[in-house]
Amino acid sequence: MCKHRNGEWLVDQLEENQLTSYRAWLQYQAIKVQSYKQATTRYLSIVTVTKRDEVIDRGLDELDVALDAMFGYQPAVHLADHNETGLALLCDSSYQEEAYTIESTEQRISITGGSSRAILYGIFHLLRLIQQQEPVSQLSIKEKPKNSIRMINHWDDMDGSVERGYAGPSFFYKDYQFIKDRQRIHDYARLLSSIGINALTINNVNVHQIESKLITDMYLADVKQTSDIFNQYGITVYLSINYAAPIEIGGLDSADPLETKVIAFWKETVKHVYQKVPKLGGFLVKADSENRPGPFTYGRNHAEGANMLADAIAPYGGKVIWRCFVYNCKQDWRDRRTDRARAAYDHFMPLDGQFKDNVVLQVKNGPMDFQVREPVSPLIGGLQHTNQFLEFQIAQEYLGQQRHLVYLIPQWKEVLAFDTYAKGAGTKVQDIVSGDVFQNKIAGIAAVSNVGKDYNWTGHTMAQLNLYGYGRLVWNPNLTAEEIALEWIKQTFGCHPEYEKMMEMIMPSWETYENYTSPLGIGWMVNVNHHYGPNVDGYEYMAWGTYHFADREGLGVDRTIKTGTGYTGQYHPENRELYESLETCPDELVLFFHHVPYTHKLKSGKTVIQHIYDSHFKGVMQVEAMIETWERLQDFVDQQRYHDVKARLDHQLASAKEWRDIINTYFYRKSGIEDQQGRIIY
Ligand code: GCV
Repeated sequence: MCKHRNGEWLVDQLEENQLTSYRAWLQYQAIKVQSYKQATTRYLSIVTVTKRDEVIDRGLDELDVALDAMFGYQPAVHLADHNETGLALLCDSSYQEEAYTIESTEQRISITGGSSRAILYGIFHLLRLIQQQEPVSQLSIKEKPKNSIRMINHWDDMDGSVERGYAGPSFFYKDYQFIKDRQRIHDYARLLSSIGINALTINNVNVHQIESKLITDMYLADVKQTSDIFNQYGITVYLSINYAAPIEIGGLDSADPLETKVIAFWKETVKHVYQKVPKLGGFLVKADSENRPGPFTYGRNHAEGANMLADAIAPYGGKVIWRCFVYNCKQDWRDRRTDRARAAYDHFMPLDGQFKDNVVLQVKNGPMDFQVREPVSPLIGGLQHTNQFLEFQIAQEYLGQQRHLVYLIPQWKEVLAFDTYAKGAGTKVQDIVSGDVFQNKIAGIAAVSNVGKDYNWTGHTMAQLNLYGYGRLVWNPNLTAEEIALEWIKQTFGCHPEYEKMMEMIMPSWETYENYTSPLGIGWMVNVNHHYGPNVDGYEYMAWGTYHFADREGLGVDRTIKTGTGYTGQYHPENRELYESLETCPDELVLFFHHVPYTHKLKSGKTVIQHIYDSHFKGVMQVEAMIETWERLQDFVDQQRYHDVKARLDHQLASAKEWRDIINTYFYRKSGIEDQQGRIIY
């Protein structure tokens, strides 16, 4: 039995001013508008609940804390089947498991859900409305998630570091142990549950030596304890595993998926894991990718590799999530026929239909690697007989590393709305990954986490919005980017109209970042390894398959069927033709698909080189405008968050200038073509 109220933020290491940041969007600021207070609290003095369990109890905790903070009281809770007044929490088995409704009558608000988790979501929904001071007297809300699995992947290592982490160390691990104080985990689970996340991997997909032992007795008790915490908030925990575990921890000389002893190792191991952690969701696997082991070593394909694990885990209802980020990372830069963009499709399309029912392939949104602009991976819409997840990256690895304000939802919305033509016009990505188009047994979206031990979770206060927005978007991809940002602003900062000025900074921020970084879909141009800051040729002569091919005439990668790598051929005919032809290829992706001269005229009417100059000058001005907007908010935002954001914006401006000057100068020197506006280029 929990003694403390779970809804309370108990982190005692934080100072009061940091706690505001830590509370993120669950601020529950006191509501002083009397009319709203009266109209709302009349429903909320008594809570009737038809059953109690640990998940419902977390919802009751939340109501306690939220109502206390917003209105100054805690509601009375009754266990009863029926009540005509107050707030009623009802379970209805005719509802889908995660579906809920919220209905108001004159006397009562009822939250009815298909499970305890659905009721918890309903409670968070109601509190979200109240935080935004929305009227609650005429609610008639029906909700069910579009995606049945809404997952976050942590890239935390047990030494306490986070791969591509930009918000401090891990809050799961330190010095190869689980961190004993679990309060932070509770608080995190609350945040995730409030936005509908229901699945989580807690360790990096690059599973090193120590982390390979997470499936052994060395750590299973800690995994169980962690899983128990998340389960209370309706979240299922998964582990990333090392494909070579039979060798690393089993003492075998092989990890060949077809070898009897390897099969036996996994069967035994999985049995033991489920004895210790019965509610584990399953395994996430990065195999044959970036030097990680996999079935290729033994001449086996990925279906053989994944299915062997799937058989071992099936008796326990477990899933195997298998990543498609498989490419040759030891490419010769001189070889222009090998195209990294082709790799995922080339590896996995031939296997479509060969994976077991409890395997799901996880596909990054683009064919390269979370760049500021990429086309949608042709595997989405290609695979028709295989369970699949889409993978996004909330961590801003290539998008300013949470030092730059970049709102990611507009980018993800474009991905989700993309028409693959897989089953004719209108076969959108969002309907494929939800499982609707191909009736997949397992479906959903996963994303790489952007949180760490920093007092505000995400380093940049504004990066909280990307985590919030991810959850909201994968629950309902039809929400607009504006709606999501606005509800986040109101909950995170308050309902004063002045805060809405932040929309001017947030909404164009993806375009802004694109403007001052790599142009027209070419991507990269970053420093090697850490991936921060401009370095046009950083990866140009390396083995990673990420090239721009700039010379004195032009730049871009020819991925056409006719003269290039043939990548365009991986799309259905409508998109194939769209991208294949320079005439129809959208400007923003022109350098992804074509190698063109600097003088090539875009549909915008500008030449490529003039576009590069103009967008880079514009990007810097847009950051200056962001700073002006933020400075106007100084009197409205608490000092901690004001200064955090201000310092980062100042840095962003300096970084944007660096990008502008390096990119412009590089291409000016390569092309020798003057800027039509005669601005300073070095
Ligand atoms: C976890 C990119 C990142 C790597 C990451 C990899 C992946 O290459 O830079 O840090 O590894 O993607 O998604 O597996």
